[in-house]
Amino acid sequence: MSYLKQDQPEFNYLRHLVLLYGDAVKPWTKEQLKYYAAHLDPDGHADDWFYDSFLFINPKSKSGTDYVADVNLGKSMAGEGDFFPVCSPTPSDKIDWEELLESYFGEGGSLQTLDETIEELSTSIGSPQHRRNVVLTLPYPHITQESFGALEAGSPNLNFSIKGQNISQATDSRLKSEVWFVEQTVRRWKEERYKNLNLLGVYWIFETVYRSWDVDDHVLLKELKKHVNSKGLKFLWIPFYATYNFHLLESYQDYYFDMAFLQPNFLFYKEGKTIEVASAVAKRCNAGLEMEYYMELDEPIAITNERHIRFREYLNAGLKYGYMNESACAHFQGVGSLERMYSHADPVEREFYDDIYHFVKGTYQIKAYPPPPPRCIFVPRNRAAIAIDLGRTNLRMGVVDESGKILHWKQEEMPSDKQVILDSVVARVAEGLKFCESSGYLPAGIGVSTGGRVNFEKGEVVDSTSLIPGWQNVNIRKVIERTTDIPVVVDNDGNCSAVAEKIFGKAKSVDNFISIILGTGIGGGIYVDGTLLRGQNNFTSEIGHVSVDADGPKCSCGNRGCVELYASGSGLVRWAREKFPPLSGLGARDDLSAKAIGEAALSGDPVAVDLLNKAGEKLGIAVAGFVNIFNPSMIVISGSLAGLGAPYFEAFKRTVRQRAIKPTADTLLIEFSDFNKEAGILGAAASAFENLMPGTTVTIDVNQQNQAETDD
Ligand code: BMX
Ligand code: ZN
Repeated sequence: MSYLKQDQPEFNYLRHLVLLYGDAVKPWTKEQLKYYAAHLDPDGHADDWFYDSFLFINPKSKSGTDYVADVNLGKSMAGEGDFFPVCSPTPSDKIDWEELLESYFGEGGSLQTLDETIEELSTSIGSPQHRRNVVLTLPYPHITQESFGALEAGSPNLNFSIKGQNISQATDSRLKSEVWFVEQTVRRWKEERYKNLNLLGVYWIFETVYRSWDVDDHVLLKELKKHVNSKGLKFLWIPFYATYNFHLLESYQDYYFDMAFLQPNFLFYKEGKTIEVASAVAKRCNAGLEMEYYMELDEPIAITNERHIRFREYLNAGLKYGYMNESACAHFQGVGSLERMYSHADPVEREFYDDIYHFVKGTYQIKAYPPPPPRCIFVPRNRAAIAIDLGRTNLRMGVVDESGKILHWKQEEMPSDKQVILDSVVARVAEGLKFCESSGYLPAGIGVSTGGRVNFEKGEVVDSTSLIPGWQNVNIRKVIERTTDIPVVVDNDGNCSAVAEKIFGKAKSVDNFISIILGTGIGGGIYVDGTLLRGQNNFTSEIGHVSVDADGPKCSCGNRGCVELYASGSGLVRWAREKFPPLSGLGARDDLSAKAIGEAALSGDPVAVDLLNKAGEKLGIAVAGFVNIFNPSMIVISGSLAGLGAPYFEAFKRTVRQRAIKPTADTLLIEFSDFNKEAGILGAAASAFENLMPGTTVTIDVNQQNQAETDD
């Protein structure tokens, strides 16, 4: 049990045989052959001999007819399916075979060029110890060739097919053509007298031995081998990796070939092949092994780690399983690979050239494998939510990433007609999707934040105060879902604000808190024990509609004296006009707004200060009730009124602390949200992340460039 040994006098000391695929149209040049014949130092000077044996393979004639047969490997690509020669529809004929002989032996042909290359190299590195071996490919006699031509004048035109004859006659014709080619080879070889070359033998290009109803290569080869040997030549074969070929290898020298090199095929196929098995089979069958360098012929080895690892394994396994120094090896290297490695700008590729050289010389040392590639390369696209915020004043759209960063932002005035709002929502969603597409984000959900009582299950606004006329029974989700497959969630703006605080904001690590959104109205959301309070119908946390004055004016919700009538943006203006005009000119202003009241207070207007004190107090009264009920550890205030300043908020905080039950109030934190104008967008986005993409881990970027400005 041993490999086909290297350095056998019988095979003229063949050690490593390189396969040189050529082209009848562009013959090999000395410039190209020198990379294989000699090792070149980094300056391009030959410093040692390289391959000792050369196998020339020309697949096609100048006119494009085929000398070689492909193998159909079946769908398994592991030789387990049917495999058979894929006979060419354009088979070569005798004229083409003469052309092939000419490409070997003619002026400027492969042999002359190689001989001269060796000659020239000898002047700098001395003559090689043995003549360089050459092996020439026999063209395959395709069974599609019905009119090969006559071998001699007057002899019959050969037919390789079974048309009009039986299979023995077809095989006999094919054999005759091969014998003729071998004889021509020997004749021409003798004529040329190459100084540095030894014609070791001929090569059977088909990678298995096949027999069927119309082809019998077994009989052909058994006869052909005798003939090849009678001319003093060896018959070579390089079968592909398949159990059927393993079986043939067991007795290849008795019947078919003198030298065989098993292909591991480890570089080409991801599964089923190992160099360990291939080398064990080769060893058991007295065969050599084929080295295989390239997967795609024109791509560098290190282009992927996997290919690099596999290539390295051929080299390392040469030491592990002994074939580097014990076995004759054939080297498949694609077309021009060594030249490309040598000249490659990447030093990693250049190193392969030296590795192969050392391998051929038997001096290669095991090298580390590059790090293994990940088993599955998964490059997640960053996810984003498309957020729609429907406020009384503005309709906003934002594209928000998982850290709460607003990537894209659009604001328009809130239309007053229900249909126009819905059309705008659809248009903004489309814009958001387009943004995601162009920026590479994965749009994972659409969140809509709106005032009003929202049927969370259905995505429908059931009822609302005076956001817009008719803002009831509006199924926003359905409207959006007609235009996209991305999931949609719709929730009350107060609830959304609480979710935003929980996943992006101040309440990230707080389980019990109340989020209060102070805008045109007053909304809120409440977390109890880490869960957003939704109640029976998701109509919870309508903080603005808690009455703080039994005899107060009627609210649009139907109640009287709701805190929103005093302490919200609209409430401040309303109350200023109702109660405060006699004291100042404030209430008379047409353009009166919460912002104007706040500014007046800041500039010391006592009426404005008084109004804000009283408003803050009213809100405090309402919120103290909530604090008593829910025992939150934090209140977070957001919305356009969050910038109103001390007169409002000092009164608010004081009232909450005074009126809430003491131990509860003592542990309560009152905080302002980090979000201003963007609170609604972040709320809608947070709701999408929380409800449509659970499990998202979110880290907030505190330096986010979200816009900060106070208005509704
Ligand atoms: C109103 C009510 C709440 C809402 C709050 C804040 C409607 C349309 N709105 O009290 O649902 O949470 O206003 O809304 O019924 P904003 O638009 O003033 O921020
Ligand atoms: Zn109300």
